[in-house]
Amino acid sequence: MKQVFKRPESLIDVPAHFCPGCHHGIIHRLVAEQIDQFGLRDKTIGVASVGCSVFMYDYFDVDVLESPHGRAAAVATGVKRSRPDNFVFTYQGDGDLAAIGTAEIIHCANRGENVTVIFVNNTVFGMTGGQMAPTTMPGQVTTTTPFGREVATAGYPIKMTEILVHPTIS
Ligand SMILES: Cc1ncc(C[n+]2csc(CCOP(=O)(O)OP(=O)(O)O)c2C)c(N)n1
Repeated sequence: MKQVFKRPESLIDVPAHFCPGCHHGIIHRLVAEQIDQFGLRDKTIGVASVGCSVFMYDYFDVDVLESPHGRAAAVATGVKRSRPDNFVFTYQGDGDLAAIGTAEIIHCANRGENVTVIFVNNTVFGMTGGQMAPTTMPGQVTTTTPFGREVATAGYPIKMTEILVHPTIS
């Protein structure tokens, strides 16, 4: 029989433990397919973060370091500079990248580091119970904004990717 669907080689053959409806499994698959397609599995080093995103180390069949609380972009910088021939990527949620790790990601982008960042923006802090994140949309109900995010008191969502495209005036 012709096989039309299979697990990417860069993913470990384990059942997913994420909550029903979670997006991480889909994103793992998309990233793993690219690692396979470019033949990068043997030279890939992942840098995990904090939150549900961290569990990428249980799923990707590549070397992974753990760098919690927003420091992944800084650690990835060191890994890539010391091992320039490796493909180095971080995998970070919005609580990790856009809150605790704001400084690290902006300086990493500003230096133009040759690393890849997978930014998984689900607009809430997932693992800790669905609290408001910097990227929560105006009016969005979260466990800490039961009446919706109020722009007057919480500001607008931070446009992380847009900021990272042009972190400085040039
Ligand atoms: C009181 C408290 N502050 C900070 C943390 C650290 N922390 C662990 S998971 C998490 C949320 C991460 O959210 P996000 O990056 O959006 O990842 P997701 O879980 O949505 O994938 C934080 C802040 C914690 N566990 N408890």
